[in-house]
Amino acid sequence: MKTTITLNAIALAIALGLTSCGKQTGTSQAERTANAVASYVAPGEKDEYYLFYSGGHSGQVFVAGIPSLRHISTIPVFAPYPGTGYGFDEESKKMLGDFTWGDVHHPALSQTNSKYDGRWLFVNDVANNRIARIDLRDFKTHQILGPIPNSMGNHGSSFVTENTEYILCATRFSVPLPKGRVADPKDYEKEFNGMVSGIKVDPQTGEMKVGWQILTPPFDWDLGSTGKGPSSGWAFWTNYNTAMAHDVLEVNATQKDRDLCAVVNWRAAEKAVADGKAQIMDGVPIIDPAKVPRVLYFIPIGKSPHGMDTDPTGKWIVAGGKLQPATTVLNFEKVQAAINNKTFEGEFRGVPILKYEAVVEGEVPVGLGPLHTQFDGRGFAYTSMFIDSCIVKWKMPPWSDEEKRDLTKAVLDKVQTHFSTGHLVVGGSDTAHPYGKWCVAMNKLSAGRHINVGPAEPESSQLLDITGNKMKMVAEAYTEPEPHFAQILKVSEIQPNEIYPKDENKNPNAVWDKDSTSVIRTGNQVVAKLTAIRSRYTPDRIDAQLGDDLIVHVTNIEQTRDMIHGFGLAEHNVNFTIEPGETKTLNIKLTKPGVFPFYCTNFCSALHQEMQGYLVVWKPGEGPSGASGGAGATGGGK
Ligand code: K7E
Ligand code: CUA
Repeated sequence: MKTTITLNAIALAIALGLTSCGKQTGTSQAERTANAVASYVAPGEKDEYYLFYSGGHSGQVFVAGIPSLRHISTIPVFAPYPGTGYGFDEESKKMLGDFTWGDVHHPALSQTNSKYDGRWLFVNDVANNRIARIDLRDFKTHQILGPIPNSMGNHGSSFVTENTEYILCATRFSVPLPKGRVADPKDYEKEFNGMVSGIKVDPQTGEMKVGWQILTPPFDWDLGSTGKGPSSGWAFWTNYNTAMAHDVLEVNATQKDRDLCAVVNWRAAEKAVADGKAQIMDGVPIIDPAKVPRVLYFIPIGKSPHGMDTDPTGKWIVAGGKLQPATTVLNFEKVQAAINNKTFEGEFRGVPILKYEAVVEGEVPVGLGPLHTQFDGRGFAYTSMFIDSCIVKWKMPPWSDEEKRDLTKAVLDKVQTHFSTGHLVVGGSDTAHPYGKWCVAMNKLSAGRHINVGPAEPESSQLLDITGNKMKMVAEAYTEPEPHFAQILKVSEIQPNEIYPKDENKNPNAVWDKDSTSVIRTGNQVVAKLTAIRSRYTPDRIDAQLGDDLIVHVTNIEQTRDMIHGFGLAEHNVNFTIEPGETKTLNIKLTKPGVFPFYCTNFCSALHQEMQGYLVVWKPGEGPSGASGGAGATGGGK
């Protein structure tokens, strides 16, 4: 099959400007008006869908509405965020640990029976090998798991199985394992390894823990997806370094016409561990696929592939060729048959390689730089083209004989994007029930389509209406760095809390009335329990001695939506908000004498400005007796 092209040809094509889709979005007045109406959400009206998009190296998740594309909220995950005080109060500080950033790539909504169940959103951190769980009842990060042992570069992640049994992850980087072992990168092939991890999710609480891992050759695993229907219990990843290069990957990892993608039977992996077939490394049961058959298989896929997406039926698996101008469609029923009939074309380190011709349904010539594919549930696929800078719509199998002879006939439409689209998302594409209405293209370059904001240019997102035969681009918006993947959820499918109900606040340090508030000094520790309500803290004075540990628990006793108070402490690098019914805790060492105001940082009422108090840090030998022993001075609350 003569579909591969060389890197040089791509570079040449770009240089010659040959790669554009050639189709511009409409600019006639009638079209502009129609597009404006399609994406317009009038004042007082609401969007129909949530768009949860990853914030890349900002470490955050952004929430926008569809079709307006308006940014509505930021969910801090792997980086401190003064806007809510995430990373400043004790609980979130503990979750972040020693890290102050993460590289968020792929959000995944929890599923039940291959349908979004609206409970959790999981996201991965490539850099520090972590996974976080956001609870959709309050849109807050509730758990960060990791760094995951034996795992480096948690990029091929987070892929949720059809009932959220697991989040499956594969490593982008390989290193000597267990982590901490040192070997020369020159001995890469012998000493380095990659890993596929099964992160077990508690079905009731969503609590994650590392379940098991599968040791792999030192390939650089890339994107993947989980199976459903006929491919239930399976998962798939591409890889871009079958060559196992350890330097100058740009050249050394792109020599082969085909790379080996991974086909993983995660149910078999789970069973192998239960049957005692794993060895423990760094506390995790590890499966060696050379010794435990039927857990891992390889399939050759061209070339330096990137995305690998399972369609809503679970029968078709689509790989984006990146350096091959085609998407490869695998037929999972043929994959099963090849496994059962041992239709192998060889093996690599004891892992069978399925015969390509036996499992492929076809290569669809979509254009240059295909990365990711999404599905609308009506038999059509949408592929993002990084080099061609467009979205291509094409027809999924089954194909007619005529289409099979010439698969260019399966390519139905192209819309130019601006520019260099990475991921794209169609709502519900990774479930059995896509919404199939909107597609959002997440573009890596915006190249001055916006007002000039200096050299740090934003990323752009473009909204496509995919309900007709031809796609229609109707709106665009700009985002912080840097959306990779996103998830779309119908607004009507969840009902987040508007406040934290008082009777659900189980924080032992919560106080709800003036009489329960206190400032108590024991030894060198001062513990203050404060209430916050429009427009005062009770108490509004805290006395302590220099060198004391100060712990302040603030409870916002409001039960009214949107009545958020803040707690900022001057010259102590402290600020957080407390939402209605919430208790947050500050814990610092007092290293400076003086009088430091604390004040409400979140505008709450006409007397917001008056919502303030004082922390008095006395020098040794000074201060009221209350400050140096026994109960501390208090105030306010009258
Ligand atoms: Cu394509 Cu990290 Cu999903 Cu970015 S990866 S585009
Ligand atoms: Cu309370 Cu501003």
